[in-house]
This record gives sequence, structure tokens and C-alpha cells, in this order.
Amino acid sequence: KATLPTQITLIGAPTDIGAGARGASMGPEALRVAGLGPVIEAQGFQVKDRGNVQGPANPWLPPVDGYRHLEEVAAWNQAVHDAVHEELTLGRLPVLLGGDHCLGIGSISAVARHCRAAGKKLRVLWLDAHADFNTNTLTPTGNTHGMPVACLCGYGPAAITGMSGQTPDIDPACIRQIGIRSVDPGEKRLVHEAGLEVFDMRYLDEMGMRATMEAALADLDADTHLHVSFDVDFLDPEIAPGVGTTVPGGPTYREAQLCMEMIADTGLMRSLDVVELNPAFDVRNKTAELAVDLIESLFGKSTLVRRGA
Ligand code: HAR
Ligand code: MN
Ligand code: MN
Ligand code: MN
Repeated sequence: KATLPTQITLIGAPTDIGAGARGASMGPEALRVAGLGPVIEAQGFQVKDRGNVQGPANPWLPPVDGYRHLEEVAAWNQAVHDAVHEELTLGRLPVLLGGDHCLGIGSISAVARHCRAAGKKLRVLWLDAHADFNTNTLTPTGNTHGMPVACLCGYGPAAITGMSGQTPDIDPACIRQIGIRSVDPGEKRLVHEAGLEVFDMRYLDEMGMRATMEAALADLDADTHLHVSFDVDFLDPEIAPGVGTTVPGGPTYREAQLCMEMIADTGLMRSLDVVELNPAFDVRNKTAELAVDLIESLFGKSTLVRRGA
């Protein structure tokens, strides 16, 4: 049975450069304060916190050609790409502490580059309320945190597409989106056109989390690199208010736990993003603590010794 690397690296990226609200820049520190490193260590891993990557300040300007802060977004993503790629090369499991979700471009392009060089298959689990599949002509806001999946699939500007050394960085067929409940009208057409596999909340309501995760995790093998991109707004805002773009009707605490536990059971996770946590909207750091609790499950915590484990 596959097991995770024993060495984990935390990489902070304190920016809200792609978001529509300020504050995700405080996410990495909130996750550290909630005990992320020690919690993963308690699951039997060696954890190194390499501190934060650096990037430009947020100038908080209106969109230009449908993008806000494209140059700064590119700089942050390059910094994230370099750090994530270096950790993968060292055989470690990188955990990106965002920061807003535009950083998925840097992170996942690094994973794609690594997988191509290592001859590994890639599966991306995108846990989110949003499809993040906008382009500059479709976006209602110009915020690039609504665009990372599109950019990775080749629908985006040169500055933030092809960062892996190839465009598209990833094949849309390797993505599974879970928890989706907010997609803009033009974005919806592009999701359909690109053939993204989306397990939206309707699917979750009808099938339940277990059948959803069985479908999303189907056809993995020992040669698959599983990347988890965990946008904290995936969770129902009743339990997770500390995000910039809440959407009602998300997974409950129990559903989210099961989701994480089923990912852990594969033993195939090789990289992780934890993004969109926004302490400016949080209540006594409870959303950060919840994220850490769920990540504990992602790294294998279970109540009892599991059958077959
Ligand atoms: N779809 C909206 C937009 O493009 C909102 C996107 C919000 N994205 C995130 N990450 N919070 O998933 O502006
Ligand atoms: Mn997102
Ligand atoms: Mn989201
Ligand atoms: Mn716990």
C-alpha cells in the first residue's frame, strides 16, 4: 500500500494579490498559530517550515485588460513555483500555505513539471465552492483567484500560463472538482466546453460524500501523484466564516472529515495547497483551527485503527 513521504515542508505565501478582499495574506501565520506543523508531526512526519516566500505588495488597483495585478500575480506565482518544485525535487511533500487561490497556478505548474520529469501521472483534487475557471473576458471581477484552473488548462495570459514549461500545464481530464456551488455564467460554458469533471453540491446532495469521493478517486494507481488544492471556502460558511468569498450550502464538518479521510486512505497525496483562509473575516481563529483539524485527517489521523490499514 502507498504511503506518504516522511518529510513535509510548509511554504508560506502571504499575499492576497488575486483576491477581491484583503486579508488572505494573513493566512500562513494563522495556520501556524493554529498549530499546523506540530499537528502534522504528531501523525509521524518530519516537518520543516521553510518560512514565507516573498513577493510584491498589493497595490489594490482596478483591472487592466480584465486582470487585476497581473504582473504581481505572476511574481508571486513564480516564487511559489520555485519553492514547491524545489521541495518535490528533494522528495518532500510541499504544503503551500496561502494566500489566495491564484497561487494554485504556481503550485500546480510546479507539480506538473515534476510529474512530467518523473514520468508520473497526475490527479488534481480541487476542493472549492468555486470552479476558478474564469478568463479575462468572462470574469465579473478581474480577480485572478477566480482563474487558476483556467490558466493551468491553457486559458490565460502568457505571464501565468505554461509556467511548467508547457501549455497547457495540465490536461483538464486530470482534474476533479468537489463542492462547487458558485460558477459565473460565462465560466459555466467554458467548464462545459473544456469537459471538466465537476462534483457539484447537487451531486453531493444526491450521492453523498462517500460515493462522490469514490468517483473522484477512481483509477488512481501507485504511479499517480495526487495533488490536493484545498480552498477553505469549500466548507460551509457556518463552520468556516474565515474566508473572503463565502457561499452557503457547503459540506458539513462530518462530510469534510470523510472527504479528507478518504483522500488519506489512498496514501497517494504528494502535494497540498491550503488557500483562501482570511483571518480578517475569522472568529478567534476558528476557521484556521478547523482547517488544521481537517489537515490532520488528510495526513492520516483516524479515530480507530482502520480495517485493512
Ligand atoms: N467567480 C468569482 C470571480 O471570478 C469568484 C471567485 C472566487 N474565487 C475564490 N477562489 N475565492 O475559489 O470573481
Ligand atoms: Mn478557489
Ligand atoms: Mn473558492
Ligand atoms: Mn483532529
